[in-house]
Amino acid sequence: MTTKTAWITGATSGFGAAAVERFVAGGWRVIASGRRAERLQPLVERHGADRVHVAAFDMRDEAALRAAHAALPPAFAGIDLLVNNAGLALGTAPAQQADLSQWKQMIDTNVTALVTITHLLLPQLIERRGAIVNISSISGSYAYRGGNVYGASKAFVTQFSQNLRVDLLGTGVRVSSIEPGMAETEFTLVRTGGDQAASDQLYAGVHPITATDIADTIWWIANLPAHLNINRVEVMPVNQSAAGLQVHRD
Ligand code: NDP
Ligand code: 8X3
Repeated sequence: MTTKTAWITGATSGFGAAAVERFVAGGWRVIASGRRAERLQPLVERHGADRVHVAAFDMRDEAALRAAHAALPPAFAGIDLLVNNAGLALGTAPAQQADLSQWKQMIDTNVTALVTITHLLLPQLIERRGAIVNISSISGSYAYRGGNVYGASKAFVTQFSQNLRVDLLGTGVRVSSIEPGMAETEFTLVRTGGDQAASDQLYAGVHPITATDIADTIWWIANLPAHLNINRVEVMPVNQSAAGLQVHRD
């Protein structure tokens, strides 16, 4: 069987790091990217340079993305799967108290960088009849207080996935949107600026989704027969459900 290659963004932590392990264990080659080089390099030491190629750069830096792409070793240059996972939420404040620079960072990362790498890799994904798995979120479907730009950025990811499906019909390229609910990764640490107590409190007693759960979901989607496309998957912990509407009374 030919060895396939996946580019997994946001591979230094959480879903992305777990996905790297899942795909390498399954015999794929993996390009693992993220900003924290010190977390990427051990992947090469652990799995070998023939299995994992790492690229440390900020996804918001288009020139750095293009340079990383141009520098791929020949064995990693044919990409069969793009896992658009790098992303973040910043802040939990309501819109009227939110920090505009945090909003812009979320849009630059979750939306602009995601479409940039997708646009860059589309020609070869079409050539190889490959696949794109976008990591969206339930926050793109269900509004909650403080979700403002984060949720809106994920609504974009979900809809972009469906719109890509339409444009790519006939190319054989598969596109999926995975929409997880509460998952314990570094997500809440990042969102709260490093507040471990807030993160622990959020997940306490919930039995949240694990990074491995989502890595397994990506793996399942990527390895389905070539005639099947999973359009959207919404995943929640059993102990989470969508909230009801609320009213304010004067
Ligand atoms: P983590 O914080 O554990 O991982 C986020 C990853 O994104 C890190 O590897 C980080 O790498 C990378 N990343 C963030 N910004 C950049 C950037 N500018 N350039 C390159 N890489 C970047 O969180 P999760 O694993 O939970 O998050 C992964 C995805 O899943 C995100 O898109 C998130 O929105 C989504 N998601 C998370 C849920 C949750 O509850 N945890 C639920 C639903 C969706 P580095 O910092 O090294 O650059
Ligand atoms: C993360 C899920 O519900 O914390 O995307 O926004 S949620």
